[in-house]
Amino acid sequence: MNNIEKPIYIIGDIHGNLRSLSKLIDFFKLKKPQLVIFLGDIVDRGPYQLECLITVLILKILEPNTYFLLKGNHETLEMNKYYGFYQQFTDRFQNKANFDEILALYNTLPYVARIDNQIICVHGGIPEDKDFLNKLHGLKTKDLYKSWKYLSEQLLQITWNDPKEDIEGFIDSFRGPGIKFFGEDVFEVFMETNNLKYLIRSHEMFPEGYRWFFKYRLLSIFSSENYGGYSRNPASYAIVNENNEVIAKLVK
Ligand SMILES: [Mn+2]
Repeated sequence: MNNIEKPIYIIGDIHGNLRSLSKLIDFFKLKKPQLVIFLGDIVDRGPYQLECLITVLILKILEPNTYFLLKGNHETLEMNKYYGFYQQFTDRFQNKANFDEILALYNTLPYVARIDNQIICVHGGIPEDKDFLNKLHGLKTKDLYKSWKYLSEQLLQITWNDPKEDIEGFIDSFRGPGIKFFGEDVFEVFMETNNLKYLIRSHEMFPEGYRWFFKYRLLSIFSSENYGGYSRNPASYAIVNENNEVIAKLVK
């Protein structure tokens, strides 16, 4: 995406939190943004998962050139079966076949948004292959799945990896097989290789609402307040301003 009118708003994980999503929508009604990017993980875990997904889809239908939804690690059947959305959906509709429409939707969601060739937005983090963005460029998600195993390893990492200060390279994550933590050194190489200034991601809740990594070049946001019903975290979002600077904000 190039030459988009600023500011651009980036929204992190929602996880069925309709209260947080409603606050953001009220805010958008006032601001009338030209571009809003959701970083995925709309469903699973919270009480209003289907409502949140439908709300985001309605925004997309009403203003298709303004609202975009990226693929998170929870926009998958495996996660939905484990963390609640599949059960919530099939209990309500009494028809498992209808879930195929949800899966068809997931297969349309992009993995990466690139703003003015300076900023990238993903759900999780950078993959091990520093040239992977160029390989993905111009491909549709549905066509990616026809491709080879190597590709799925890198895609898994885009939706699952986490940044970590004070490590070198990529190390195995406790989150599961094939998933990595990445340090500042490999992050810098990735950013230089792809000529990028900032990376904006979500996927992790921080009690303070958001967290900067790697000398203020990676911003981690999370847009589900009071996560899980017991955490006291505020929701956060990111703004990209007219100078392509990234600003972190808490939802009031
Ligand atoms: Mn996630």
